[in-house]
Amino acid sequence: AGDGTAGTLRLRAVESLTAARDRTALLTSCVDDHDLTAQHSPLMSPLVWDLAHIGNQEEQWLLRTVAGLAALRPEIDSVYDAFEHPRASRPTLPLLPPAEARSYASDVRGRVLDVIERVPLHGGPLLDAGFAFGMIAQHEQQHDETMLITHQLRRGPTALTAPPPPAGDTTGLPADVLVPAGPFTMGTSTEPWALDNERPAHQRLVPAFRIDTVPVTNGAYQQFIEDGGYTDERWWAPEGWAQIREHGIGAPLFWRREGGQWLRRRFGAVEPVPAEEPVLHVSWYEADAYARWAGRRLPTEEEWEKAARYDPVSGRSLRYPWGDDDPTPERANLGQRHLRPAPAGSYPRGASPLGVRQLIGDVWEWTSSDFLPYPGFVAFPYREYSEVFFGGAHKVLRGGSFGVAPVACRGTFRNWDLPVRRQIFSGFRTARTAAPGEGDT
Ligand code: AVJ
Ligand code: FE
Repeated sequence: AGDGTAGTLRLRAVESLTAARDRTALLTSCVDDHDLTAQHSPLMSPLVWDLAHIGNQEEQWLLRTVAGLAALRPEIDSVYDAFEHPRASRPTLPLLPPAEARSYASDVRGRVLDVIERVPLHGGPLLDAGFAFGMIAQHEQQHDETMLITHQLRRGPTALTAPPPPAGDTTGLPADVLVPAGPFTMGTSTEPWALDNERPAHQRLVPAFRIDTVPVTNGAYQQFIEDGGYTDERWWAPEGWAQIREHGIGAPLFWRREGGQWLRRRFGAVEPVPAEEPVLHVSWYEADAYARWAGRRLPTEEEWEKAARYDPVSGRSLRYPWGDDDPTPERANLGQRHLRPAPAGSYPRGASPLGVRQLIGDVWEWTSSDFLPYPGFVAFPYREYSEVFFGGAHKVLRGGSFGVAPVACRGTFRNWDLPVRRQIFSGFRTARTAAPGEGDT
């Protein structure tokens, strides 16, 4: 968490921005200029758009708004405005070519490093605790995850490598964990770099429920497929049934059946689907249908956060399942350190006080909840980060994937997407309401 002195905050800002840029460089230097400017899927931007958009957001917030400097290249703002141009149309824009995009982003960064040394880190919500720098480090890391998704969609040989994640073992683990009824504190008013939608902290009264100890695995999901899950309308929300009918969907994205076995494409390689790994690349509709088939349901967002943060001993909500300390490689699979989720039962040191595993890292977890503001929400510092997405079209995902950086991951962090989306690193776990008397306090 840091001691909050100006020197510590400046160092943390520099380190967070540097880590993000190192990752951006990795994701944009392992493919050639053709691959950087190509559109690998209409769902995604060309990688070179993300690269210059990262620099442009950094320029707008840190050089213009925080430091009061004039625009370096005002004519490009509109090209990199995500709201003006949907992803599918971005290849037709007058994009900076790769070399120019790189030098623009690094020019901005050079000036930002000077700004960090001279602006006060107090005096308003944008400056306090270096929030603006933390927000921009998170923004870059979020686009790095987006670019990792583009790499997954890209055809051709693997461009990225990483060691495998640690082994996992579910032997002796209970299938689910009881979370007792009672109030808990959801959201935060104290986490310095928490984004607007995570605020403010507020009490929620949550009835007792049971939640899976680990995310749903490929092996379990295959049973749903083999049981005819994709051809039985009973399990599906009407819009989900329409989607799988229209597009002929019968398995998670990137899976294919060959010679009686399920294979999946992963970053350019093909491998048998690993049974013990959390299922990945499923839509909210697929997660919802699986849960119904299993006689369960998706957890609500508040159930997920209580399972992840509630400490029954102190009654307090922790920053992370394991406590208040920042993530480490022993606690969670984050930051593209590995290019896949770890098998279920991994990361015992990342368990929550109640014993729930792998809540942080591995796979984003769909919840049943719509993306809505918390009571007392105030848009900050711009309405287009969260507020324009409230309203019920988007479902909340929690916990972060192997492709999420620690700086952009907390017990309070909220992600969202449309329920049809499956190119994201999404999985889920299931829950059920506890029976009467089964967990009242
Ligand atoms: C919070 C991941 C949904 O990528 O669309 C990036 C993050 N906002 N630039 C996204 C974001 C503006 C956002 N998500
Ligand atoms: Fe962005």
